[in-house]
Amino acid sequence: MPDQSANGELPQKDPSVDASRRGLLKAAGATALGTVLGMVVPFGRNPGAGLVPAALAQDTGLDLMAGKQGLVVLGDRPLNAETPAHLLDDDVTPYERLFIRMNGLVPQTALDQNAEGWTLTIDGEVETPLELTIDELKSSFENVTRRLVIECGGNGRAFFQPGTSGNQWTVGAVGCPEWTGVRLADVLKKAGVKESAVYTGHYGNDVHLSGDEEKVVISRGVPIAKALEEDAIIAWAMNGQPLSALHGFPLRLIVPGYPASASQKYLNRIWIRDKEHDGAKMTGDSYRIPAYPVAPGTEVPEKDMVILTDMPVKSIVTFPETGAEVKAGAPTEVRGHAWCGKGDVAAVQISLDLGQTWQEAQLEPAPNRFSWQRWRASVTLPQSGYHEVWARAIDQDGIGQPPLAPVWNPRGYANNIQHRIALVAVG
Ligand SMILES: Nc1nc2c(c(=O)[nH]1)N[C@H]1C(S)=C(S)[C@@H](COP(=O)(O)O)O[C@H]1N2
Ligand SMILES: [Mo]
Repeated sequence: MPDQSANGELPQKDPSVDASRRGLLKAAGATALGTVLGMVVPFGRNPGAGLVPAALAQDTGLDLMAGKQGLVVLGDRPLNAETPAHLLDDDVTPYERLFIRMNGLVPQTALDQNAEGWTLTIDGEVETPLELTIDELKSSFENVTRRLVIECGGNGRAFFQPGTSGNQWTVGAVGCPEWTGVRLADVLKKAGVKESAVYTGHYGNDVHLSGDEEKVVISRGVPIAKALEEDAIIAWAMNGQPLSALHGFPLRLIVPGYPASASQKYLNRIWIRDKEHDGAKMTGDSYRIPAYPVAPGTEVPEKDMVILTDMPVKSIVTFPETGAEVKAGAPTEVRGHAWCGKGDVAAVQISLDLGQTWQEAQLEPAPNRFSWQRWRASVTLPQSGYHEVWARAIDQDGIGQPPLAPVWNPRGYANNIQHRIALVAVG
């Protein structure tokens, strides 16, 4: 059975998941499913769509996975779930189809959808520190609505060999909802960024897994120049609705192009720093890659690790679903999305012969910078039997996606290996 696992599959091994839960998740994995249904699931590393019991994470009494059927739960404390590629077909990713990445526990304010008294503080290297209510934020700055991709830095980690620790995301830790908010740059300009400003530091009110309220779950930041570009927004709505409990109610950052860890949920403070931010998960190996290419499995000295910034160019095939039957000798539409951390994608190509030759796909322009772009191609499978469709996107600098995992790194970030699906042509 062909499977992208050849490029580095690991069993799920989240130490915070207890043995019985692990057994449960595993039972919904590829092997068990294949055995139960007596079928082959091409490329089906995480095909448990809809079969994983809804996660009753963190004993809230709420089913946090309600409405998220079809997502594959990778762990329930913290809650992490990815979206199978064929469920990412929408141009604008609906709530139901957006992956979930929690580093800690959903805060009570978000569970209650209670933003009473919520303020956003901008302090540090600014002329005038601000403390804005949500109403002030909404009324003091131009409101903008943008389709912006968020992609976890670890998306594709499952395809590194040797495997690296962390959630074994395959292709579905990405989405492109429509966000409404204000430009981060406008807010920073109002505060007056000082010459001494170097980096941002983002804070939210989610709760550390230990329950210790003093501990910060995650606090990432970006270079001040990135924060002052016009694309990053402080959002209060997704797809026209107030942010949900899982996706950052009542405010979150969206810093497109960077790993989504920079897109702080439950945002209540932006601290402007006079040096590179050193918050939780900014230091050590977190979201860092070696400064030079290393052999797979290498232990890299901390001083040689640099912060991951622009995400690499990438594409997915969202239709048909892998394993689908199509008619031999007749044209079939194949389609998906492409995106790039540097901005627009230059081209998408597909191959029907395992990467020997490539045909150009039709690529639609982005509705706005850092949206993903729709691509389509018409393919005709010449004879009945098993076929593969491979897709690769190419960025503005002519750099494309590799057919095998890109340069290995100790924490398994930024894997933009080409996405492949299987098609079975009949009659
Ligand atoms: N407060 C807070 N913000 C956070 C995180 C988190 O755990 N807490 N996770 C980050 C990471 S690693 C990712 S990939 C995205 C996931 O966003 P989503 O869950 O809305 O899809 O949120 C980012 N923002
Ligand atoms: Mo992430």
